[in-house]
Amino acid sequence: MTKIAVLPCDGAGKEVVPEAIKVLRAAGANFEFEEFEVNADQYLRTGEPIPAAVWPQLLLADSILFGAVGDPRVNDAAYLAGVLLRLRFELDLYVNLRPARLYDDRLSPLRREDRRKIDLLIVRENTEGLYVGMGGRFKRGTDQEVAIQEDLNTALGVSRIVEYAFGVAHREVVMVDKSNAMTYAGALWQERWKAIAEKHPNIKTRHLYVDAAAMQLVRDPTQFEVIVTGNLFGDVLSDLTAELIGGMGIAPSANINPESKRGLFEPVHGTAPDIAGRALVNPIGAILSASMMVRHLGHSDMADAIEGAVKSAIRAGDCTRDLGGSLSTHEVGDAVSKRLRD
Ligand code: GGG
Repeated sequence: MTKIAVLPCDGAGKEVVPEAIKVLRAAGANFEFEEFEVNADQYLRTGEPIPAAVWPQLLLADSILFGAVGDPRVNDAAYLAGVLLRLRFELDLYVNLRPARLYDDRLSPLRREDRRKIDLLIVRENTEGLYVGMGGRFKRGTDQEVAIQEDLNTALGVSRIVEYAFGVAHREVVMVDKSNAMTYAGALWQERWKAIAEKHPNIKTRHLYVDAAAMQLVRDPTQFEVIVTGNLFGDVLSDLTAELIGGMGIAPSANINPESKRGLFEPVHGTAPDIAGRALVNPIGAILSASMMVRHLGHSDMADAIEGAVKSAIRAGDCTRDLGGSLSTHEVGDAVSKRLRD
């Protein structure tokens, strides 16, 4: 039986992951779910972001269903790095997929009707860039302090993410970088992108600097199908694209390795400490992440059914306050599940 390791982690994650599992069950997923205690309480107690006994269990799972990690009581970056970044790096989940699909026109902050049919995919490099934690602080705490954060880009890392983007695109891949200012890394991205584009003559391609990409995403997001970019730019642009389709509560993501088939699926949002624990958080991002998980596991019909149920619930106004509804977190899970059962 397919084994799913469940890591709700902290805050909003604890509320949205049970709703995602509820919806998976309603969709007929016959999976074995096993939840592990990876959270701030555990970290503050033991100092271990992921307990040593839990790590091998995560390696045995077919997929990981993840909530959100972070806690106002924990102010060292080692916790986030020791949970989410460790999973992405050590499982080599080098593809981070962040789709942005508009389920109902009313959710877009953009005014013109013709700008509202948004359906794009950000393919973010997930294991390199500025997130690898290389660098350091010299003369710390003094007026002469120097802080260095290295931006790591490898030929393998850039090539495989650009190849992946061309593999999933039907029409066009837009490569986004900042090669006019970040010249060394930018040159590598430019060279690899041009070489890989030549192997895919049926897919159009163009390049945008990240500042121009941010502007174009707001001006007309419907022009984009697939955007491929590095770790930092993908993180930033995908918050922007989430806002174009209804906000952080609705945005899903997949962290995958296409070769090993490993995957970790999580809403783009964080722990939302300002609203967590009051049944206000939107579970749609987590539910759509679960739908990406079942698609990755080969159950496309189930994924389509979940996405259809989400769209129907949103259009009927069966949603949380951030989307203009009045339902609680679990009532949204119920509304989506009911549509799958009916
Ligand atoms: N599901 C995304 C996630 O967990 N991101 C980590 C993060 O941004 N944590 C900071 C926070 O939740 O405040």
